[in-house]
Amino acid sequence: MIDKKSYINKLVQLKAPSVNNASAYAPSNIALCKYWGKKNLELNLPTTPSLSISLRDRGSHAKLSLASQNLLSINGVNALSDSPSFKRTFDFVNLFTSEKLAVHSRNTIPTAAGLASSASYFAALVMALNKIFDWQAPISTLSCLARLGSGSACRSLQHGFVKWFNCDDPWQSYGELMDIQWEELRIGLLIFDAKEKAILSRQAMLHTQKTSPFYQTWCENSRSDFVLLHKAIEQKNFTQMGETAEYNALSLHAVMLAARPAIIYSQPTTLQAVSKVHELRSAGVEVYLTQDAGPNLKLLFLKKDLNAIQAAFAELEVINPFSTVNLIDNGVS
Ligand code: 2P0
Repeated sequence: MIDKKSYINKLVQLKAPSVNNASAYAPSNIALCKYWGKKNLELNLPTTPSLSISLRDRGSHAKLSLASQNLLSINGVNALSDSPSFKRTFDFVNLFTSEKLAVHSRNTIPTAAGLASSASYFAALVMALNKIFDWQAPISTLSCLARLGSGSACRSLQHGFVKWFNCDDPWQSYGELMDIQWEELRIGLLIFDAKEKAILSRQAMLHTQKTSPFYQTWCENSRSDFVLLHKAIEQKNFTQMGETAEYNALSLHAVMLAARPAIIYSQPTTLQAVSKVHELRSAGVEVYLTQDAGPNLKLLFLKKDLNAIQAAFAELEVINPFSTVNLIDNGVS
């Protein structure tokens, strides 16, 4: 298997910048079928296929400018040059150029709280690199490049349902948009804790893969979940989609609980909210949940149930992933 640099060289023609600055926006995404484990660490190939929904205006803006020294600011605050985010950004950027760059990023979603901010960040970064270096690369290529920064970033270059299916061929392992519009679908964010998580997904997934005795079983189930979800989305079968997404997430957290030592992202508020979702469902309100590498929950429901769900969860932030309202895509304000 080739290394990152040779891989990149085959995907884009590396050259001097063609403009002094460039900006891009990428939406965050929530996986309905999760990516959790790597088949190839160097090229970030996943063990199982995953499928996500993008969060429209919740994501990351990235602005790049040529500079005399590397600089990273996140939401207006400069990152220290020995911080993990600085190192991760410039380890990535340096794969493409020896130019010094100032990277200004702004997230419209909490950073590192299991809300996929690294996915939208690396996707926006790659789109901005594409502009500043004038690669003119297609989305599939940019998705492969974003994957090297963070696996789930390859699903953050487009709005809508995105599948990351190919786990074996590095040239085909990118996020593909499904041709589905689902105007009635809503995503609810239940943010209990927007602090940085204690254990980053990257470490957590490798630890789960290495130590949880149930990991292989989860992978087998997850491959079936992917097929079920794909079909449910194509048929707009909300019940099938919600049940499968919830099962996929909760079974993943069970697998993490069995790792040694255990990884537990849930907090008491998380479990209270899970119970509330189940109570609502018993009372006939069709709502499902999913949970990522953090204590926060994301709810899946249809527009017709919005009032009932908002009555139960006053703090809910509601996203319409297929809204036709225009997005402002450029720049960091
Ligand atoms: C996902 N997550 O599919 C899953 C579900 C979190 C829980 O992808 O090591 O930050 O950078 O490839 O993409 C988070 O993992 O991991 C993630 P790396 P990433 O959205």
